[in-house]
Amino acid sequence: MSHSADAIFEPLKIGALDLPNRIVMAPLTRSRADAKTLAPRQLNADYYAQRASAGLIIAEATQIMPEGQGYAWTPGVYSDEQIAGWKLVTDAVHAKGGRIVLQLWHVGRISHPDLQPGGVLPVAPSAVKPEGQAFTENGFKPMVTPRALELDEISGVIAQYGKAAANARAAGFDGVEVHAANGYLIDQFLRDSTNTRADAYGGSVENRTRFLAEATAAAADAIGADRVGVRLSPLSPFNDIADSNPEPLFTRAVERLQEIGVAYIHLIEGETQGARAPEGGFDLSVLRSVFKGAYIGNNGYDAALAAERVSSGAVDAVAFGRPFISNPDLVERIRRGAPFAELDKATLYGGGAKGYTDYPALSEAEKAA
Ligand code: 8OZ
Repeated sequence: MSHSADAIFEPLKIGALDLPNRIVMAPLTRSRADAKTLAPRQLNADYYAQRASAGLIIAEATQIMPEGQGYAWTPGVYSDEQIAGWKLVTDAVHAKGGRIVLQLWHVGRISHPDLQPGGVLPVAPSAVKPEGQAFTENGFKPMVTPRALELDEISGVIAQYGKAAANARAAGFDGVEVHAANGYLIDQFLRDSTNTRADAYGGSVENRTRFLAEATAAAADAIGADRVGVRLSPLSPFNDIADSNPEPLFTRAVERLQEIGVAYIHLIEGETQGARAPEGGFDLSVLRSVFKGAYIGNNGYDAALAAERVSSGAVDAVAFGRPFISNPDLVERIRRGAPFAELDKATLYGGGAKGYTDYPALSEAEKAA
């Protein structure tokens, strides 16, 4: 092993969590919860337990309330059945010596009436229609113009972040990650292409960062800021979102997270599922400099880039997404310099064990090679 690769195998303290290495499993939507209850089940516990050697598992985006759902068969964390289902997962990961936090999600406008209780319109900061298709139980359907949240509804949604964080701890999670990335509800409040509100939650940077700060504070009040992280994607246009001036916006957002004292920020450093250095971006190191906690980098990393950026101190840890799907033993493969197995894109979303729990770890013969 080269000297620079060693750094990713150094332990790391993130708030209340002690990671044995700096290789994090990124949150990955797989749409395999129980179709009726949207609760995780044994299949999901098996999948996460296979990946327990990660320094930290960030479990998939999970809706905090029924209105927060935007894709078929994604899990929730608001019902007793869902909490019991997640307990299967956290017990299985802990039994294998792992650590696991839950990503708290509200999709806002990235949904469809078919996925909403009573078939109503999805909610958002403003009634601005996204381009794109929603993944429903009956296939892809064009997204619609959402309904703008009334000012007096917002505190109820914020409160659900606190309740969901408490539920996650009751389900045995070591903490939570607030999903403020990828064009979902919190990101819709942050950016001015989707937030045209004229009240305390829209307009100025201070107002547009308010929902993020209040949702994160609700989670921190419920379980302690040292068990809360936040994911942001300042440069990503994913889910048809943009901002006219992202640097001051995201700088203030991270300052507010620092004021709350969250354990980590997790940055998608480029375009979600795309380029690491999109045109018109700004230097994200400015965000790291205003934040005292841990910085997890993500987006198109391979083993070499991870080793380089951890050893130089550019990041504290690296989150791998798709490589963890097809390589349950990703940590072992990086340690050995072994190749990564290819991903089958046809089995990413929905279905059962195929393409989920049937990717093998390196065999003894491969380890000896
Ligand atoms: C891809 C497909 C479905 C959901 C995200 C939760 O972008 C997602 C997601 C990604 O954060």
